[in-house]
Amino acid sequence: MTKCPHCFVTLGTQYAACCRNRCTVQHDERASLLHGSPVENPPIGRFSGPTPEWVPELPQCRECGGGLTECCPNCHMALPPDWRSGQATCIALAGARATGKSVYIGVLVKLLELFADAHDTTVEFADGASRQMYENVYEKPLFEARGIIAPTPRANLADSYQRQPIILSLGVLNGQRRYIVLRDVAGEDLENRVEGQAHLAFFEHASTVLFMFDPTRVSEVRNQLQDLIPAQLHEGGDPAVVLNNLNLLIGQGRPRLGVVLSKFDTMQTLTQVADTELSRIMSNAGAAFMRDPGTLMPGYDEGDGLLLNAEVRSLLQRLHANRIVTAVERPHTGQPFDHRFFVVSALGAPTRGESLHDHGIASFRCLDPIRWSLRCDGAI
Ligand SMILES: Nc1nc2c(ncn2[C@@H]2O[C@H](COP(=O)(O)OP(=O)(O)OP(=O)(O)O)[C@@H](O)[C@H]2O)c(=O)[nH]1
Ligand SMILES: [Zn+2]
Ligand SMILES: [Zn+2]
Repeated sequence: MTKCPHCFVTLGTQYAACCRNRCTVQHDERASLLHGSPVENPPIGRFSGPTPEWVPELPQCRECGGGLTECCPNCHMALPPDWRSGQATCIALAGARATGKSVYIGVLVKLLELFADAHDTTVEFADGASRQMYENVYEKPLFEARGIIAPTPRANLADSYQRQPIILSLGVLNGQRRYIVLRDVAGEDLENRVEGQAHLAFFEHASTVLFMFDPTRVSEVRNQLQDLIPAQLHEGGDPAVVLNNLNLLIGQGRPRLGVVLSKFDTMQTLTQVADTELSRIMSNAGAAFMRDPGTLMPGYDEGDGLLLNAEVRSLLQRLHANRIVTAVERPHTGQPFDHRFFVVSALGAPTRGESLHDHGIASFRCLDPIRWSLRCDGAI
């Protein structure tokens, strides 16, 4: 069974199709609710299939004679061709404003090409919309203009793009066609009230939620880094509020939860600070958080992952983020998450104003959370 790449709901034996040719469209209440902005669709036809993986041969449209397109029975968005025969790992980014979610996605798509190389496959956009959005929103600002990505607009604004997932095909891995789907979110939407926000319901159904935590929000870190890194333009809200909202959104869902200490280059810069407790912790050259197993390594190194997990957990506690650790390990629902702690640095260095560092992008451990996720789904 796989998931819808838009709403992340698991696709069962309920099927739906509609005509996307010349047929008349009308306001679609359910699609609009889940999408977060008005959606118009032609009438949706429903039927059931023998198994969730069955790929139906759709008849011609009775109205206009055009071909029908399979769509999701829950959110009514179109499914890419033969979607059900593959297996999708659906990853939702979460975190306060300016924790590095969008930059991480921008860099990740490039790294996935190297990852695919290491697994004797290639990575491709599964549809034109994913490619176009990646190019315009992420690739151009980061890799062409060599600048930062504008803050992600709130989902209820007309120009917000994150309602559209990035769907990537990874070819065949472990005998099965695999996809990775990435959904960005505006930190601002997660800092505000989330009750009744149906367009954020995909968190409940995700395969993995990656919760980004920005260490430069911790005043002790910020103070020690004052003379070492340029002042940063954007600032986010309280991570504990966001994690609480995330818990509300996840509800009874059981996604895996990756807690990611982002912008980790800033923590590594603490080694340059003279003799503070934090600089001593960060100067431990043998620590897993100081070395990267490398982009070209195939698979996921569970031993390294567990070591890193333990180190990051204690680092978070040292950064007075106990509330984060407890919320993940002992959530109020009483059902602990399948979780793991990670570090990533997408850029490898702080930005100066609106520009990237002169040395360009040197990412660190960005593929770890994705490898973990794919390993849990049996892909690698
Ligand atoms: N030092 C360092 N800074 C980073 C890194 N990644 C992002 N940043 C900084 O963090 C800022 C915010 O990053 P974004 O990716 O736009 O943040 P976001 O979480 O998507 O924010 P919203 O869209 O508001 O939710 C960037 O403009 C960079 O200045 C990194 O790897 N290292
Ligand atoms: Zn859907
Ligand atoms: Zn038609």
